[in-house]
Amino acid sequence: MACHFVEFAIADDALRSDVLAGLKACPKAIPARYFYDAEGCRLFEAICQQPEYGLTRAELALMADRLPEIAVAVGAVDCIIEPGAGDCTKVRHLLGALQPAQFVALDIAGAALAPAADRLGRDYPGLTVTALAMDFLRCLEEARRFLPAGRRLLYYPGSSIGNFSPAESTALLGRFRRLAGAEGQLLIGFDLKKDPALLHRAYNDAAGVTAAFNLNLLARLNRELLADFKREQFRHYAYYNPIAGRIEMHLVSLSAQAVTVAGERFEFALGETLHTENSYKYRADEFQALAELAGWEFKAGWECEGFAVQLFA
Ligand code: AVI
Repeated sequence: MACHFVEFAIADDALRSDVLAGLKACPKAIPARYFYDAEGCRLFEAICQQPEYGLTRAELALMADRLPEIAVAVGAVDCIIEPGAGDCTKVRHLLGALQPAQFVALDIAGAALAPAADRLGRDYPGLTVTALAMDFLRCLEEARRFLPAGRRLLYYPGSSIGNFSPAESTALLGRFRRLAGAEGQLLIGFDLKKDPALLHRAYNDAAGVTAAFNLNLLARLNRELLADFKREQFRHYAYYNPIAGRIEMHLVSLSAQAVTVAGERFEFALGETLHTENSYKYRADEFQALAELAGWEFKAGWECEGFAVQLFA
């Protein structure tokens, strides 16, 4: 087995500068990627187990049931690249079916990525694994020098694309297009538009796990930016906005209050919101059009229980 691990410098002041800029904006907002400290990752795993949140189960079922068809549509590939690979579990079925010589995993959380890449290298003898600990949103292009020439498949599962606005998604898909190269393909998962009541329940689970995930952001800011948010003074508020085609998650202030973050003071009015996440939902044709705007050509698509996977070249 061959497994290489490369750690890129990750700007330590990104959290501070993004959060301060977000708190100065109107309405106040914090990028959703800051949910994922260790506790946020644990809570996200727990969300995926909630009966109301069918997204992950639907994607797993789709990838299991349609894998033979997907493998035929993709054809031979030399290298699979997964931005945001996390614990590298989702790619396993594809590695088995497509048998590429190389897998390149990108993730900001190097501490979790390194052992996961190592396990993969042990479980798939003959596969060369390259794990790049990097903030791919900031420096995706730096991954290029680790990619072998030949047929590359960019794999972006989990509906992570839904957490970007359509304009940001087009820009990111364009960067994926350039990274994949002339013979490259993209296999991407996204959540489909569906009954708003189902979407509402998925982000307001009865056990309160999504609420805890949202509020955990405040605990992270208290710890890492010496902030003094009072968790009980904010309410998790998530709803489907059918005009924008997205779930919006907010933390709504339950009182007029002042909060100090990294030495700066911010006032919250009673009922004022801190917007923490968007999760866009698409119809299959809408997503296809978005990827085409980014330079991809649609090849095939599959759907299962409100979730879709599309293949582009
Ligand atoms: C990671 N992402 C696709 C999830 C979503 O559904 O947008 C994050 C999430 N937020 C609340 N629940 C799950």
